[in-house]
This record gives sequence, C-alpha cells and structure tokens, in this order.
Amino acid sequence: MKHSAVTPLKLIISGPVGAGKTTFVSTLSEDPVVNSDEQTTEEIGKTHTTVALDFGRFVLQGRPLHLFGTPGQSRFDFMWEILSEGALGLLLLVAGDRPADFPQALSILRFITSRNPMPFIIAVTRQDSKGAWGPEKIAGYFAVPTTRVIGIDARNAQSSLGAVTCLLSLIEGSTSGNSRNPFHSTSHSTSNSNVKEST
Ligand SMILES: Nc1nc2c(ncn2[C@@H]2O[C@H](COP(=O)(O)OP(=O)(O)OP(=O)(O)O)[C@@H](O)[C@H]2O)c(=O)[nH]1
Ligand SMILES: [Mg+2]
Repeated sequence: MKHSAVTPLKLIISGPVGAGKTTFVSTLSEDPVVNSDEQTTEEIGKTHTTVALDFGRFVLQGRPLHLFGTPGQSRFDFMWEILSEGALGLLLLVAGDRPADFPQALSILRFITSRNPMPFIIAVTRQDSKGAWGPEKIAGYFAVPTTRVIGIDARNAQSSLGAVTCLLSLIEGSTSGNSRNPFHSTSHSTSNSNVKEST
C-alpha cells in the first residue's frame, strides 16, 4: 500500500460472533491483516474467534481507510469501547440467517453509539443462505431507515466495498458544512453525528 500524507479515516467493524467481521476486513485489506483469532474455547459454531481486533487498510479514491474489526463475544466488550474511540463510523455486521443473534447485535450497536456517537450502517451478511432476513426486514427489527441497511457477502470485495461506500456517504452527509469534516481537512476528530438514538 502506498503511504499517504492524508490522515486515514478510521472505521469500526462490529457485530455478533460469526457475522463475518474478520472475513470482511481480510477481504478489503490491501496488506496482510493484523488478526487476533484464537481457537475457540466455547461452542460458538466455528473453530476460531477474534479475541482482540482485526486491522486492515486500503485506499479508496486516494483516501486511506483503516478498518478495525472487533471481537463478537461480549466478554471482550472492553475492546468494543477501545476500538471505537476516534472512529468516524461504524459498520454493524449481522448474519441475516441468525435471528437469535439480533438482540446481541442491537446491544453492540447501543453499546458503541452510546459511548461514541457516530454514523452507522448495518450490513447484513449471508444473504445467500436460505431463509436469511433481507435488509428491509432487518431495518424494521432495528427500527432504522432502510437506507441504513445493506445486504452483503463479506467474502466478496465488491459487495463489501459497497457497505464501506454507503457508510462514507453517510459520514460525509453528517459532517458537511462542519469545519471538522474529515473529507475536507486532515484533522482526525470523532464525528459528532446527528444520528439519533433510534435503536
Ligand atoms: N455463506 C456465506 N458465508 C459468509 C458470508 N459472509 C461471511 N461468511 C462466512 O462466515 C464466516 C464468518 O466468520 P468470521 O469472519 O470469523 O466471523 P467474525 O464476525 O469475525 O466472528 P468472531 O471473531 O468470532 O466474532 C466465515 O466462514 C465466512 O466465510 C456470506 O455472505 N455468505
Ligand atoms: Mg472475527
């Protein structure tokens, strides 16, 4: 990756266990991902889980982006707080075929945005899975506008990029006219978005 003088934009990728956070960061990162997956000690339906963070980066239209993936397990919730500090936006990943995990997704969303208010997009993975909830239904569950929800496949770069683009548009909209707009300056302040506590 070319290093740029422009301050990177920090985005946080969160969501329940198995939603696809590590996959998402790996799919988009231009460099090998810094990853903290360990063998699971509990039955969570897969062999490895993130215990600290995923870190990946890439450049989009000359703008360096830093992606920080969180653990999904709530016993690591202190990492949700640490990683979300200074982030300009949140992508909440939710597996569309795991409705049992939606309450956990909602509590992660509340946990992060109540401590560090920031624009967020909900990206619904596993749309290829039979019976998966689509974006509209998920928007209803989370009580957010349908424009805040996008269906993705975290294994696919174009699809994952679509979620990042969607979040960047939301961040840009929420900061336009703001002198601290990260898109028009090199400052790296936390965005005080006008996102209302709709969750
Ligand atoms: N079929 C399908 N599989 C997906 C999709 N997105 C991600 N996956 C798979 O789902 C699994 C997600 O695993 P991880 O990326 O480790 O999930 P995670 O959110 O990082 O989980 P924790 O770190 O344990 O919280 C991987 O096996 C992915 O290949 C999708 O859209 N469709
Ligand atoms: Mg992970």
